[in-house]
Amino acid sequence: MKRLAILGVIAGLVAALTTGATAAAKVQKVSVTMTDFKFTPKAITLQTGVPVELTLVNKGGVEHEFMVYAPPKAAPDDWDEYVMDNTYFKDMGEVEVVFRNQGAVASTRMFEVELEKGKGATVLFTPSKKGTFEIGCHVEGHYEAGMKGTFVVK
Ligand SMILES: [Cu+2]
Repeated sequence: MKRLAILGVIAGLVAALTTGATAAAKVQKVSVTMTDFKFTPKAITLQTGVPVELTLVNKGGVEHEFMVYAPPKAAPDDWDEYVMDNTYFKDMGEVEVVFRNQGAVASTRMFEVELEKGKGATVLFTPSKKGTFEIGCHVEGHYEAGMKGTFVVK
């Protein structure tokens, strides 16, 4: 009886490890660091249909924003309004933002992640649209200072 129980536990452990390994292989993990005033790396490339764990860390001295949107033909008068209408996350279903030590928010209307200095968050979503998009921080003056990047989905 005792031996059977141990075998059962071992079988359970193997099953759990196998499941974990399979799940890990199917997630795209990307990290982006925000500083004053740039994103590193400047370009990220993702695949459609595979869940993404995008970790953002603000290592700068001020607040920064992470936005992804269709590149505008000319700088809009109101960036927030433009990004709300043209965010990559539009019509993508639920996007979850897990703030480091501050809980999580899930929304179907996510268009930006704001992080105070020293804060971090992980954005969970599954890309459904292909194309080349722009990453930008639109805290006043940051984008103009070079805080932008490229978000490519294949
Ligand atoms: Cu910024």
